[in-house]
Amino acid sequence: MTTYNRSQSQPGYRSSWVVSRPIRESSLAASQRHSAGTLGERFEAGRDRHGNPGQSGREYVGFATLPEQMQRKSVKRGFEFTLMVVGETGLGKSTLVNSLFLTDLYKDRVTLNAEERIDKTAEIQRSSIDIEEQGVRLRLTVVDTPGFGDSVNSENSWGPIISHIESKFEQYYRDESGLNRKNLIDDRVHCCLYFISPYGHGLRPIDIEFMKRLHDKVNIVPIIAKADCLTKTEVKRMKDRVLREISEHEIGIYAFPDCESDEDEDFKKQDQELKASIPFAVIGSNTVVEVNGRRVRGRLYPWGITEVENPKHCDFVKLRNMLIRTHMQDLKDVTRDVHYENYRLGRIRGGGTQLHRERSKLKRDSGVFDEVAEKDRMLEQKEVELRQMQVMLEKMQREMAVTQRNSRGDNLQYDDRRSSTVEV
Ligand SMILES: Nc1nc2c(ncn2[C@@H]2O[C@H](COP(=O)(O)OP(=O)(O)OP(=O)(O)O)[C@@H](O)[C@H]2O)c(=O)[nH]1
Ligand SMILES: [Mg+2]
Repeated sequence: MTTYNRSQSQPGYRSSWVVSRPIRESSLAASQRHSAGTLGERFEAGRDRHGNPGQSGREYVGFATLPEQMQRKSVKRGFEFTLMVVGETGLGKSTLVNSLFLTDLYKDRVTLNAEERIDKTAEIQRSSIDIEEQGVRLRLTVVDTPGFGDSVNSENSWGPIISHIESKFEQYYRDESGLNRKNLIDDRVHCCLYFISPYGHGLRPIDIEFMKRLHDKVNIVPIIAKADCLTKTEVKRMKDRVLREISEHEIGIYAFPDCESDEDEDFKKQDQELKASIPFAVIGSNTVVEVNGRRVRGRLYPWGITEVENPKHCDFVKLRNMLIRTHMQDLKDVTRDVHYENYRLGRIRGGGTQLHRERSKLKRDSGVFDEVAEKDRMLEQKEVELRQMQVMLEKMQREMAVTQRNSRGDNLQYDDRRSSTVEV
C-alpha cells in the first residue's frame, strides 16, 4: 500500500515529525508532574511552578505549564474539522454522514432534518454544525458531493470536487498571506471518505482514477459501503482485494500514524484493531428500530435487523471513533503539513493547480480577468494618465516660454524707446 511518507513529501520537511494525537489527561498530568519535579530540583528558591511561594522551598521556572497554556488557548479558539464524502451514486454517502454526525451523535441538538429517504445529491453541499462538549467547541463541516456514474471518461465527476478542495486551499493561502491572519478560518478539507461499491469485485476503473486524482490533495479514507449486502467472509475478501489494488495502483490513502511505544496496552490493542479494519465496512441508516427492547439505529429486513452501531455488524463505530476521538488532530496535521504545503509550494512556484488552469481557461474563454490581469489593467491606466500629464506639462512649458519671450520683447521695445529718448 502506498502511504505518504511525511518526512519525504516535501523539501525541508523535518525528519523527526511527531504525530500528535489528543493528549489524554493522565499522560498530560504525568508529564507535567515529571517536568515540575525535575525543574524543582534545579531551581530551589521557595516558589512553586505557578510562581507562588511554595512550601517545599523550591522554585520552578514555570514552563511546565506550557501544555496547559496551549490547551487553554486552543480551547478558547475552538476547533474546525471538515469531512468530505465521495463515491458512486446511491452508495449511501448522504445517509452515512447523517448517521455519523447530523442526527444521532448529539441527540438533544436541533440539526438538519434527516429522513430515511434522502434525495439524490445534485450538487456539492456544505453543512456545518457547532458542537460544544465540556467547554470545547468544534465546528464540524460535512461536504456531501453528488455521486457519479461508472463512466471513466467523465471529467465532470472529479472536476468540481478537486476544484472545491483547491478553492479552500486557495482561500486559506490568501487569508494567510493577507491582513486578516489573526482570524484565519480553516475551511480546508481534512478527510475524504471514499465509498467503494459492495457489489463489484474490488475497485472499479473510475475508483482508481478518482482516488489517484485526489490522493495528493486530501487524506483518503476508503470505505466499503452498504456492508449489510455482504457476508462476513465476503467483507473480509473484499477488504483484502481493495487493499491489494490500492497498493498495486500506488494510491496514497491516509496513513494511520504508528502507535507510540509508551502507550498503554489497551490503547495499542485498539490501535491495532483500527488499522486491521481498513477499509472500513459500514452500514448507514437514519431509522431507529427496536431490538430486544433497545431502540437502535438500524435497517429492518424480513429476516432480521442490521444495527449500525453494533461492532459485530459493521465498522461504523470504529470509523466514528477514529474521526472524532482518536485521529481528528492527525488528519488536520497531515492536511496542513503535507497536502496544503504541496499546494502552497505549487502556488509559490507559479501554480499548476487545476484551479489555476481553470482560471486561465476562464480568462481565455470569457475574458474574465483574474487578479494579475486586473493589476496589469490598472498599471496601463496609470501609464495613460502619466502620458496625458506629460503632454499637458509640455504644453504649459511651451505656453510659458511664449509668454516669457513676449514679455522680453515688450521690455526690449521699452528699453529701445528709453535709449532712443536718451539719445534724443
Ligand atoms: N442496504 C443499505 N442501503 C443503504 C445504506 N445506506 C444507505 N442506503 C440506501 O441507499 C439509498 C441511497 O442512499 P443515499 O444516502 O442517498 O446515497 P448517496 O451515495 O448519497 O447517493 P447520491 O446522492 O446519488 O450520490 C437510500 O435508499 C438509502 O436508504 C446501507 O448501509 N445499506
Ligand atoms: Mg447523496
